[in-house]
Order: sequence, then C-alpha cells, then structure tokens
Amino acid sequence: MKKHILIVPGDGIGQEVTAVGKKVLERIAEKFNHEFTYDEALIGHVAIEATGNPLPDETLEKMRASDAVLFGAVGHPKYDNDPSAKVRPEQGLLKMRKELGLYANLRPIKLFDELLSASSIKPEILKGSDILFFRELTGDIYFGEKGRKNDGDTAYDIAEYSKYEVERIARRAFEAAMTRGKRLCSVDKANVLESSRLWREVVQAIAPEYPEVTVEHIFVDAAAMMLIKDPKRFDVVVTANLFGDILTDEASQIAGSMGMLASASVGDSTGVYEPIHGSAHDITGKGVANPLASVLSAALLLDISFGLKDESNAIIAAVDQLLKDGFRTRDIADANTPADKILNTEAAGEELLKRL
Ligand code: GGG
Repeated sequence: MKKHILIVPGDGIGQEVTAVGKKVLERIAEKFNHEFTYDEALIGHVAIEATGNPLPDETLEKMRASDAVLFGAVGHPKYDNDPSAKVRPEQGLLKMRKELGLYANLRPIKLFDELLSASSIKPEILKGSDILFFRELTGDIYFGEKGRKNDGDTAYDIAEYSKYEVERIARRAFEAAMTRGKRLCSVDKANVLESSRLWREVVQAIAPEYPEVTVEHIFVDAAAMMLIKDPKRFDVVVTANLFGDILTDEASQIAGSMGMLASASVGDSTGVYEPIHGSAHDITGKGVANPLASVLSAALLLDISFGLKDESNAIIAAVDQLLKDGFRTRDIADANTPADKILNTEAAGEELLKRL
C-alpha cells in the first residue's frame, strides 16, 4: 500500500515521542511491504516562533494533502502564565480540528495487564477495564462565542451545540457500541445546562435505531466518580468536548499513565492521530517521556485511516511484549521495577522496534 503521512510533532515532548512513533511506522512499512512517504510541518509554539502563526497555511495544506497525520502535542508555559497573550499555541490545535472537520475524537482506555500495579487504583477494581471514549471535538464551549465585557471585568465562553453536531458523534458512538459490548453511556449535565438537554434529547431520539444497545445517561459529576469507583461498568462513552477532555485525563489513570493513551481525531477529511498528553515542558529535553502513546497512536492510524488491522495489532503486541519483558518508562515504573529496566524515550523506542 502507498500512503503519504504528515508528521506534526508540535511542542515540548511532542518532538521526542513523535520521533519514536515515526520509526515504528517505518518499521511496519518495511516488515509488511508498504510504501509510506513522509513530510513534516509546524504547529503550536514552534510555529508561532517560526511564522507568527500557530497553524500556518502551509501546515494546513500539507495536512489536507496527506493520507493521515501523526501529531505530537501543543503548548508552552510561557502562554499558560500570560492570560493576556493574543496568539496561543492551542489556537493552532482548535483551528486544525475545525478546518479538517475532526468532530470525533476516539480515546480508547485500555489497560495492559502488566500495568495493573502502575495505577493508584486497586488492581481488583481495574482488571478488565476497556472503555472507548467518543469526545465531540469541534463544538461546545471551546468554539462558542467568547469575550470580555464591563471593561474587561467579566468574561464569558458560550457552550453551544446543534442537533446535527450531536447526532453525528452519537451515531459514531452507537456504531462502535454495536461492535463492542453494546453498552453506551452518554455523559452530560442535563439537570443544569440547556446544551446538555439538547444533547440528551438527540441521543434519546437515535437510541431506538439501535435496539441492541443499552443506553444510559449520566451526569458528568457522577461519571467522574464512577470512572474511578467502577471503571468496568463502562463500555462506550460519548460526551461533549469539555467533559471529554477532562474525563479522559482522569481515565488515563485507569491505563496507568497519560503516557499510555492514544487518540484518533476523525471526521470529514484527513485523520489526525496523537497522544492525549500535552507538551509536558517540565520533562521536555530530558529524554524521559513515555513514547508509547505516540506508538499506539500510530497503531490507530494504521487501523482507522488505512484499514491495516494486522499491522496495527503487530504494534499493540510489541507494546504488550515490551511491558511483559519488564521494561518501563519512568511514568509507569513502580518501586519493584529494577533500575536497568527503566528506559528513556529513545531506548524504549529501540526495545520496541526489536519486538516488531
Ligand atoms: N496531544 C494533545 C495536546 O496537545 N493537548 C494539549 C491541549 O491543549 N489540549 C486541549 C484539547 O485537547 O482540547
């Protein structure tokens, strides 16, 4: 198969982990006789530094022209601590999602058995957890009108959803539930928010089309609690942009670390695949970031955008083997991990390639 992949490492540890993700794609191409070509583009803080724009037109054009994008992360503490900054790295991320119509963000929360002890949650609560989140990605408070009034003393961000926006993400979640445990949990805050009441109304209206799927509606506050108390009760979860952002960071603790969670953003055109973690400037340049979320994002890319299931499974099996062989990056190591089994980013990539 011939495919063109755009590598967009972005900021901070995005650079370090995406380098490993790319090596894994190269090894897969070699092993399975595919011809993957690559190009690279800027986004986020590095793009602002180079061009003044967090998503240069050239990057967007390259994204549209590619078959899939392997993405890293965006963000820089300089902007986090400067609320008055007019141009911010995250604007590049949001614009990319809107321009490419990436309305569905799939976040599989799968616990590798070997990492049962890496989580602070009790193993008996965790074992067998396997959740697929659908986070809506191009609506909600992230994209509604925002601004200041009263001479800047008051700020607002409007959370807005149309029926169409809810329907298309809900349908994807129902379809996914049909291929899994046939249980769908829709998370909202319908007791308080009008946008959530519309959300619930739309999900309820679609449900009869999927009679085999058991649907439940849970308020986001209760969902946050249940995720930690009883993660196995969830199969597919569908929720709005902001709730999905927060709940999946929480859910990363089910998988042991943010460094283990991959995501796929799909919709109208090119799919974008990236770790759920951000740029993590506290560890940038130290070579200790966990590259497995980027590697697992590459696996999602092969499966979802190219339909290469065997190749995708080969990557997941290699990650599994790496963990079974006792290797850990710092974030998933525990007191029982021998020092010689704790790997830096590059070494984790090398050990993984050996297992591919
Ligand atoms: N790879 C994920 C990433 O870069 N996250 C940084 C960020 O700003 N995330 C906000 C969001 O996902 O909406």
